Amino acid sequence: MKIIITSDVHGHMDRLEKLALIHQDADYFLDAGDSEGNEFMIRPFISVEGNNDRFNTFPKTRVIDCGDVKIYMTHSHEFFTSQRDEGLVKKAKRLGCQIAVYGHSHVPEVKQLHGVTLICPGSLYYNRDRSPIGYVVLNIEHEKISVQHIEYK
Ligand SMILES: [Mn+2]
Repeated sequence: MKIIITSDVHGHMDRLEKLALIHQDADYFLDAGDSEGNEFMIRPFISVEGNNDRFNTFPKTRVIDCGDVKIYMTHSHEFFTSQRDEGLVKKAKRLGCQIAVYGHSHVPEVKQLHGVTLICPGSLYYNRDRSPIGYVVLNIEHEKISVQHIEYK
């Protein structure tokens, strides 16, 4: 299963469109919030509500069922930054998820914490650590997962 993950697009819908074209073989297109669009503008991506999503068409969290693996998605602005990772792990476990996808930080990251894989694709607008903007390609084969950060060009 191939899953494309973006976050913090902040109005650059053309970039989502381009990713959907490049990765037509993907099974899911997930956006972790702050697209500043609505569900129609970002299709085929599905999103969660970020702190800048005024249109309010998105749920605060989603659980994506990928068979052997479940993904918990949230923008994560509801967590204090210092407690974010622990909070994501706790919520992911409560929801039976092995992966937590989040945004808001504008810093690409992937890490393991207490058996949960935390994934932030960074922003498709700008990254606060000055790394190039990009997205994640997540591959899931049964319980094996691989995460690639890819620069958007
Ligand atoms: Mn945000």
